[in-house]
Amino acid sequence: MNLYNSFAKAFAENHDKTALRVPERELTLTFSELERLSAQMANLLLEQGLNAGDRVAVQVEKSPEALALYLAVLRAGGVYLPLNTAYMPDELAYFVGNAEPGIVVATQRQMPVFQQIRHDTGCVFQMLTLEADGGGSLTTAAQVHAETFASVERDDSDIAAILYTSGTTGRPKGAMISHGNLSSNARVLGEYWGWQKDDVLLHALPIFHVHGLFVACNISLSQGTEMIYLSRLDIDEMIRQLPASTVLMGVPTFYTRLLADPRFDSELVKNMRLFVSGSAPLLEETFAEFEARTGHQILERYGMTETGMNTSNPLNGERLPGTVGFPLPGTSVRIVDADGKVLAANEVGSLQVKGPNVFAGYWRMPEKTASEFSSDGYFITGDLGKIDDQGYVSIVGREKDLIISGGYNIYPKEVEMVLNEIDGVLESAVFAFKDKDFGEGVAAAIVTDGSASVTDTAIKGICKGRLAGYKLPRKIVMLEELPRNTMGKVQKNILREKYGS
Ligand code: MLC
Ligand code: AMP
Repeated sequence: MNLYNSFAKAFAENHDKTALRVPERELTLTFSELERLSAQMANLLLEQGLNAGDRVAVQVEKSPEALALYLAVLRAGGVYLPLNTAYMPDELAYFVGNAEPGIVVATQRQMPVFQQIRHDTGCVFQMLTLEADGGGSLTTAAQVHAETFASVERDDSDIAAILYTSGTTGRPKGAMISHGNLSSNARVLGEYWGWQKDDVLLHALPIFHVHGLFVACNISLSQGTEMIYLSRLDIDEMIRQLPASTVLMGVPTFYTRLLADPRFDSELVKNMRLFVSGSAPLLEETFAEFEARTGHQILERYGMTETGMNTSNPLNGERLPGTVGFPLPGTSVRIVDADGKVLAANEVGSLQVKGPNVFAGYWRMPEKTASEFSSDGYFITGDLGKIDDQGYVSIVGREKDLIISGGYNIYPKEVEMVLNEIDGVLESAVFAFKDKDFGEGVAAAIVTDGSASVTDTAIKGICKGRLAGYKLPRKIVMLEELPRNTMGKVQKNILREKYGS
């Protein structure tokens, strides 16, 4: 069924309860207000010509209205396509050209960019604006519409969202995520993490990726519980709000930044029930320092855009640092060797998953989809893992060439393509360096033709206009040649060893 209907049930039971508290705007929204706002927006989307299955691309700041828009797209039977606000025009042009949305919602500032994209790609779409303060043509036009809306019927297998994830070829792929993927994952996680009626989730993640939207919001919405909704990670605001919260979800940078603040102590979090970490590896030292400071063990879980959440440490059993816990109920995880043979406990191999959480495939890329599934239907995650005798899964590395910085994924190939186009750059190799704040940072080894104009600053300047800020190389090393093995393949492990700390 339509994912929204599983939220609607909880909304009906919690009508006058606060759904969102937004301290920055001194605003609260009840579940019935959220329902009415999203109904008005859904009516507007239909008026704008949206048909079931049409994509609605959204590049907006985090706001309650942005969440209502997500609900409106679900209700109207559209496909929600959230876009990171950091994406640059070239990146956006690719997503829009590939997804061909019927409607684009963005800030007024971005309108010229989308107008240009409409012109360049020939893609026909309506445009609406939404600002950080909730203003814009979307909310103004929605106001005149009816406050009720009967959700468009959708099956579990119908696509609810497309999220772009880059790939090792450098070209992003749109992961098609179904209503059934999202509703099953939200239900399982709510149960697994012992969600309670009076839980209050402190929400400081962005809502254009899986963690902030499909894990944090979907659980709270389907359980009818309150979110304290911050526009971004602001440690001062978090410290103000923690005493009123019971659950926090974050990437490891959230926890290292909190620990760096002397005000963060056990007294401040005495009302807290659960701290969840994911999207990137949590260092065992962070887990230990957090427990020593607060008495709480961070619960680490593991997921992906394509699969939602796969594994989690237990709520009540032992939370083993350095592991991502057990496969979630209904999800099967296995470790296989290069021939696809399932490996014994503690052996390291390729991690594969199967279950109702696993996506429907990549948008308009059937061959790519087929190549990322095993013959018996397991999704090949590209992560290297092992499972111990007790069933705890650990992620020990990656088969895919990927950097995770502060929970954002950067595929080196995408950055290398931009670097290699710069005049005077002969070749480049992008790799991770260790970063205290973000876990990993983006480094680039560059071979030039010797021109004096190809400086560190010039390269960074060119990349800045073409790549989202978090993808920019922050460390550049100029080399005479790249280290290669006998097959001619660049040895990034050598680059990481020499320049990665
Ligand atoms: C921001 N910057 C980053 C960065 N975030 N650089 C590298 N890595 C990052 N993650 C850069 C900006 O470009 C900018 O550069 C400068 O830092 C300040 O930007 P900011 O926006 O003020 O930064 P800040 O608010 O401190 O953000 C850091 C952060 C944020 C860690 C809070 O990145 C964040 O919210 N990360 C969470 C990402 C997330 O939700 N991941 C889940 C994906 S889903 P300059 O040069 O302009 O100063 C997924 C599946 C799963 O992976 O399992 O969950
Ligand atoms: P994304 O494609 O943005 O959804 O990122 C998914 C990737 O993030 C996974 O394939 C893992 O490599 C990584 N990841 C997510 N959670 C964890 C975790 N708890 N520990 C280690 N890696 C993680």
